[in-house]
Amino acid sequence: MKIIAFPERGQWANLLARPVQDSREIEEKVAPILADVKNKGDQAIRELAFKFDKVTLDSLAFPAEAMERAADLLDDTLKDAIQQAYRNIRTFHSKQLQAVGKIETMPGVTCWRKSVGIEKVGIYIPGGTAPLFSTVLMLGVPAQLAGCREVILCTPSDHPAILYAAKLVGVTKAFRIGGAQAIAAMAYGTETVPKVYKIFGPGNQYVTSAKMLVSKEGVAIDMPAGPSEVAVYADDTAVPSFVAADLLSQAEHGADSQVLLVSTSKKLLSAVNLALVGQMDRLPRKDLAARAIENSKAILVESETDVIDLLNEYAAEHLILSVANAEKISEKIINAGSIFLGNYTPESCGDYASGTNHTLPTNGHARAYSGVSVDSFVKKITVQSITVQGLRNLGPVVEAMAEAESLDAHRNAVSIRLKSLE
Ligand code: HSO
Ligand code: ZN
Repeated sequence: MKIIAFPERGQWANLLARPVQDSREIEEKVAPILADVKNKGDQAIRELAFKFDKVTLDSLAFPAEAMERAADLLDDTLKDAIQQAYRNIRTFHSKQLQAVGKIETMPGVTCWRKSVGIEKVGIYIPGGTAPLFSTVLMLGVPAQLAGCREVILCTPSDHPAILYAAKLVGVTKAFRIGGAQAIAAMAYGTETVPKVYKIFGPGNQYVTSAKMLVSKEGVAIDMPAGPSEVAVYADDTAVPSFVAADLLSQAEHGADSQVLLVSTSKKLLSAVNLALVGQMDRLPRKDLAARAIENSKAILVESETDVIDLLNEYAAEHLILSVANAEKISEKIINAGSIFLGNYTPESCGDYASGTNHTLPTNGHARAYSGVSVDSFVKKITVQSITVQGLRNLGPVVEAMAEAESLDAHRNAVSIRLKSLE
């Protein structure tokens, strides 16, 4: 990794900028795919699967036997691991369900908020070189806890672990559809794929572009997704080989993964660099990792204050604090998707099984967005109830305000009732 020593604050923005992608060209390719599925439904999906992936789809839905057989195709160690991850994610996310609290704002005026699961949601899981069944858990568990009635899964992969995880989280229907056409199918609905109200999940640029386009037509999406990223702050108490392993775990996701290492110790940066070379060579995905590492940066700064300011400016999806006083430092972090403390908390644990969600804001969106949680799968509906005495107390307030806004009908809705009580 290139070591950049003591950059001026004025250079930080440039140094930390994510590569900008021109999305127009992709959009021009994706828009006709969306239109095709909107107009021709299942037939378009079959034609597109053949055109792009040379796949002939007899049935778009995974047959019930495939779902049943998935468990037999996995070894017990993996099944046990998936079950343990499922339990941890469920335990962590279940605390996000809040009891309804009725609040009397003034005597006789009671307001509350109830959570309702979004009725129909869609989960997209990409195919490609890594079958992300962990993402099925990360999206399916909060959907299950939120009480979503219909949970649709679209994936071009028939990896048994994806289907096994889908069954565990109670996916209601799973379809073997990939790419932008899968997003279109869930956004518009087809003869066999139900239309959903919100779409979740990672994907390549085509999938992301499709999600952005359908979101303009009123279908909600989880968040704008970019390449995955990690920032590590390490001091001399960090173990260089651990830090190198963490950086590589992110880098192996893809050539466009973002990896950033920050320290006030030159010695540490050099030691990590050394460990990195040795470990990378042994990775099956070393080509991808090497390309990501090539574009990444190790930044040497003067003080802890500089590190914290820099990390807050970058707003990493994942932030690992491999420093002596990690928890204390974490209190000063205001922009990050998820934080990992100390030498023994690798990001991988959060990626798979500690309990937190791994669908997190990338591309600096951590400045304003949170990761996926049960909240992402519910809507909050407010309810209120006012007694006769409550209206006597509140009515004059509303009358005065409505009159000042020149909205007489509003005022009258109160006045007519108060008069009836005279
Ligand atoms: N680091 C990825 C999630 C993931 N890692 C899935 C392994 N499998 C984005 O947070
Ligand atoms: Zn990961």
